[in-house]
Amino acid sequence: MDARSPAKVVKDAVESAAEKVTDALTPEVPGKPGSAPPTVAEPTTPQDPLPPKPEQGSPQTRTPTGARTGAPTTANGQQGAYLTTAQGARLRDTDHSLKAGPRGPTLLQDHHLREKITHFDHERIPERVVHARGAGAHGVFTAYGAAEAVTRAGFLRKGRATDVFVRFSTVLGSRGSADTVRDTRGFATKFYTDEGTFDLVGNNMPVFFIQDAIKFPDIIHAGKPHPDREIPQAQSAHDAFWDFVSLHTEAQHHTLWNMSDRGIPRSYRTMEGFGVHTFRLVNEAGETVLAKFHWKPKLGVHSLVWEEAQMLAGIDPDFHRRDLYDAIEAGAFPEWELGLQVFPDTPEETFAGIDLLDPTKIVPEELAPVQLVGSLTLNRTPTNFFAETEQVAFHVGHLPPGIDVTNDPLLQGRLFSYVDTQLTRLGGPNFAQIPINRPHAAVNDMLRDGFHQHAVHAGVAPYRPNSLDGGNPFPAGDAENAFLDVPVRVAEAPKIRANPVSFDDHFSQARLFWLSMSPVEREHIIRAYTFELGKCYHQEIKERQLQCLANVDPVLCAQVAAGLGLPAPQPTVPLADVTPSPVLSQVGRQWPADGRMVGIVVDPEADFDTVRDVRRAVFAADMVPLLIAPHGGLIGDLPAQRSFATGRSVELDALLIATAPAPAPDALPARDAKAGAAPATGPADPRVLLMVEECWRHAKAIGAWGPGVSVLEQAGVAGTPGVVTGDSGEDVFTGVHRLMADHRVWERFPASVG
Ligand code: HDE
Repeated sequence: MDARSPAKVVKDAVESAAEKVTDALTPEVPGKPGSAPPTVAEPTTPQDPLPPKPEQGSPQTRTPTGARTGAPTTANGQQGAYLTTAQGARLRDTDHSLKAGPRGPTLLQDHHLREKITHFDHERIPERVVHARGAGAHGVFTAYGAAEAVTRAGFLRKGRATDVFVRFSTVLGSRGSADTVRDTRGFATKFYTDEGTFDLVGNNMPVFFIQDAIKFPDIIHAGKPHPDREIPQAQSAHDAFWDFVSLHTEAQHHTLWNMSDRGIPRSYRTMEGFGVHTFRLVNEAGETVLAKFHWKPKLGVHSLVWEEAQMLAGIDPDFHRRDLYDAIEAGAFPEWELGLQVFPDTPEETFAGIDLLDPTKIVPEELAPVQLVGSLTLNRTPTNFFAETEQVAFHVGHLPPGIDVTNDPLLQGRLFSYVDTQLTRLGGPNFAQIPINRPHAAVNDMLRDGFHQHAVHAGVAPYRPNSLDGGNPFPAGDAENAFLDVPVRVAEAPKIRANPVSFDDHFSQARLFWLSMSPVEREHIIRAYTFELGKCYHQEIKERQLQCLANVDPVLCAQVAAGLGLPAPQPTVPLADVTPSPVLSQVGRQWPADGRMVGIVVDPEADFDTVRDVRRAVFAADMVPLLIAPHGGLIGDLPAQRSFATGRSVELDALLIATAPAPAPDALPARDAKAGAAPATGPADPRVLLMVEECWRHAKAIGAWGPGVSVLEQAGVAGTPGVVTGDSGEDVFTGVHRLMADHRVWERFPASVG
């Protein structure tokens, strides 16, 4: 008889299974929580806090006034082995409140109870009014030197490496909303330059809904859930949004981008970024140019398809943040290049007839090429979401010498809004002293006191001029690299509430975007409008938006009208004669597939030598293999990351079938909640068939070898485009990998619009 206690038997059994799994886990699939595996029994021997996971980083340890402290970044985290109060007194018990006897009332004197509960009561801060849902990462920006001629900004000098923190976000949804909704994405970058922090607070679309900041509350109120029922969450498919944008027609260009595949990115890693506004750059000689900022992803621009996006919102609402963190953990560091479109700084502030102060307009890259000036690599995930991602505070007015603003009326209003919002969100004016926001440049600002003051300012004279503190701080000049407000001439003009006439063109660039799309992308746009407007209750709003579409393009309008069962109106303005910008299309080029997810369906009958080789080949291609098996735990001697019950096609970029798994015992229709799964009567498990069908429908590459080929035959997809079969697992994977360079098997989407 086993002399061990029942608990010990369970513990030993679990630990030996865990050891086996660990042995089989090289390389490891990312995503494990914690930096060390937990023990089965609760640890009782006091030990210091575990280090962060290897891929995690945190803000450099700087003082509130920007000095390097030299302390390790863990100095900002919890210290010591023992539980303490917030004042550091060690505690004996945190499980029971102090009571007058075991059955007695709780005593008011229990300062530990009150401290613990009070702090908990105040753990939440207001979420951002827009861009509430986001994910961030640390990284480094390295300059090529190509911008030296046009800006004196030191971080753009050749070879200069600058720490950065990037936060990606959706716009409309609350903090807990899904990542994959149709929306614009924020792409905000904090460069900790040694000349002061530079925030490039951009989006994944180059234009905006409105031309003047005073309309921002209007567009956001229209897009947010209706104020009475507070629905729908995180989406624009509702009457209020379309009511506003169809009346406020300058929104039509941005709306078209949202309805395009750009509104549902595959990943933050596959998004472009845009500063949107035109900025003014100034070089050493004091010469100026106008410029637009661009981020170009190394992996290309790729999107989900709408059904995938909708399914993911339920199956994995954290899809984009998980993808970002997992890619960094797996070493597939997300990369972008920073680019500039540069224009002469003329008094008209136009280029090729395009008003550079109008944020609803792009300058096509064919007219003004994007010049690459540096590269961004995200290589560390945050150690603590709240401290870093939630508390990071961006501001378009955080500018280093060499970068200045223009009179774009949208940008001008933003210069007010970003500090103002942090006062409420972060509880006072000292948010720049929160570790993630601390500059990496010396700060001597004469700003004093306020809630949560972390600096211990010396001296008695926080004013200028002074003699009591020896005159410190002193104003800097050109020689000391002071920020230059470029003395732009302001034309004599009446004080009015009006826009320049050039801002009145609301449709020509929407048409340019539409005409730049490939047929399959146009199909997607038509379906997106039809879906969104189809969700509106009011016919009047649909008709009004159709009128806007008629002014963009008759085919677009007619197709959406047909889907809505409404007549297509005639345009009310002449259709603009524009030259398409092919670079706006996502289709037709090839890109690396780094960091993509490849599902491998296995069962105990699979040839595990081949599965092991294919798994290794997927890792070697900088992608992540997920074994999908009839049950969890070990399959052969490999760990299954998903079972047929937990896996779903939308997590995957490609699917490999190594075997023909018979229906697993839990594949009974009654227990199988997945809508659409075929009854478990055929030779293969219905959930595997569903996975194949969905991958096929979403135009993903599919491969199978050996008995796996019969699953494709059963699903009716064998021999169709983008389906690779063969005898060798590795060869099949090579074929699938090649297909993934196109992102999707586009032939599977027949397009009826030219
Ligand atoms: Fe923002 N925006 N915005 N915005 N914005 C905010 O600042 C605002 C605009 C953008 O990850 C807020 O800290 C106004 C354009 C991003 O923390 C707020 C106007 C672009 C983020 C604010 C705009 C952006 C914000 C909310 C019209 C693309 C998230 C919380 C003039 C170029 C930053 C906060 C992060 C956040 C105001 C328009 C990008 C309220 C008034 C155009 C990426 O201050």
